[in-house]
Amino acid sequence: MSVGETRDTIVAVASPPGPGRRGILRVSGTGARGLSEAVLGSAAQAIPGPGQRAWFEAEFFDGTGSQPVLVLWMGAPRSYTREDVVEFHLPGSPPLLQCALARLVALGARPAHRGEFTRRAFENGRIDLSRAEAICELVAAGTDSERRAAIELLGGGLSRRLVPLREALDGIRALLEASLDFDVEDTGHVPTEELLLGLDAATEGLDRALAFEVRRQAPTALPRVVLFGAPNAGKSSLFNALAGERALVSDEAGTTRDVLRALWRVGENDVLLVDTAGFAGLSGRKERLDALARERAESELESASLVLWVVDACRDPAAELGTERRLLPGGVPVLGLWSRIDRPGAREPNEAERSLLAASQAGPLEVSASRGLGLGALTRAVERALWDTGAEAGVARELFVRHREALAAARARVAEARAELLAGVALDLVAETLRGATAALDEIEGHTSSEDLLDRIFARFCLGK
Ligand SMILES: Nc1nc2c(ncn2[C@@H]2O[C@H](COP(=O)(O)OP(=O)(O)OP(=O)(O)O)[C@@H](O)[C@H]2O)c(=O)[nH]1
Ligand SMILES: [Mg+2]
Repeated sequence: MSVGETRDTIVAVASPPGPGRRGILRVSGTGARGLSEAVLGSAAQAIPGPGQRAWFEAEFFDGTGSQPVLVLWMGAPRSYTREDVVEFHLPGSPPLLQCALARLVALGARPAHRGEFTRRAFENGRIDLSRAEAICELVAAGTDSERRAAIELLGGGLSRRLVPLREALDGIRALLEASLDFDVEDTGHVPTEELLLGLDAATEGLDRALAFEVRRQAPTALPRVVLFGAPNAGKSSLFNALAGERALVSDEAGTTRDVLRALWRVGENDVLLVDTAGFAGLSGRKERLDALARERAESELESASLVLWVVDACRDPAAELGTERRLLPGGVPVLGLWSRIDRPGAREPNEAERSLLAASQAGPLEVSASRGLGLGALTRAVERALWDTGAEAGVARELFVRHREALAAARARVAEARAELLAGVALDLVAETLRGATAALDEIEGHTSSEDLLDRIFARFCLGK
């Protein structure tokens, strides 16, 4: 669809779900002005002419009553979508927002699909596809390193690297096509040497782009599953049992001091399993070394994709689990493990423990590292927690895979062209092979992406983005 073509005016809640200080409704499309007039009354006169921006305070009439609203107006094309965009910043009560949203829909706006604002920004030429994806990543980014990676992509990190590559490929194709005009006998005029050098340089460029993607994504591409719990709960024993490692295990509390990492195969994927020191505060010991070990463990927890909270089944029922819970960073998914269940003296979790440990399942998973009990169920639960949690999970990984595949496809085409050239294949066929390399690069920026691919990419966005 081309810029300027009339289409639906879309609306969505653009603030995070749940109550907050402010709730934002975002509207984009040619109907934005008319809708604003309908809900703001005479205050809508403050909306400026085409191409201008403004903000003002007013009252939002939702058909039953009115609410104070801060209005942000961004006239086409000076907006995110390049269409007229208006944002209504309302008090952040979910029912009130729903009411205001329903009013705008009743007035003719259509509820936006996931990522539809960004899709319009892409379709109207405001951003390229890899930037649209970066926005998606940024929204989903849970850790600092993910945020940095997304910002780098947003700055056009990869796109910038693709420009000279595409130019180089075009240059070689031009040479190939020019050579077609010479007689076959006239081989002296076919600059094979030069073509080969060009192809080698293109391969190097593709390798560098690939390395850039790997560097950008490596910290985020592998999910990090972090073992956490009181000293002696059995964390290192689980680490050994799951990842086949040989970390030191002993019945002395505070055995593990440093952070240990190992690859752990979960279903079809690798994850990074991280063993941490039991928090000394939990056993009453407080030494300098404990503080250092704890600092390290805390920074691992901050960046965890999933925390395995290991609790000893032999623990004193009177001991407070709430203290441990409070040490866990908010927002990170947690799986509770009831550990060392084979030991004499192991008991069932009581109600309070069950509810604290059962953040997202029926109760804590019962495991024994020594006997290998419950480890299969644990692996499956981790797989579900990491990959079945809806659209946002694993986004960085998926995008990484898409870019890597496109770069690898381009590289394969270049290698093929090189082999054809050496084998004396007709130059127009070599040029055609090379065109395949350019097409693969175009995929990354969305020049040639199918509707299908676009649908899949934008479906991963949250509503309102
Ligand atoms: N019977 C039994 N013993 C276990 C099990 N898991 C661990 N243990 C024992 O419990 C003790 C503590 O285990 P670790 O794995 O070192 O515990 P940890 O949580 O890593 O402890 P810190 O590193 O001190 O925080 C060791 O003596 C283990 O042999 C289990 O499933 N069953
Ligand atoms: Mg340990």
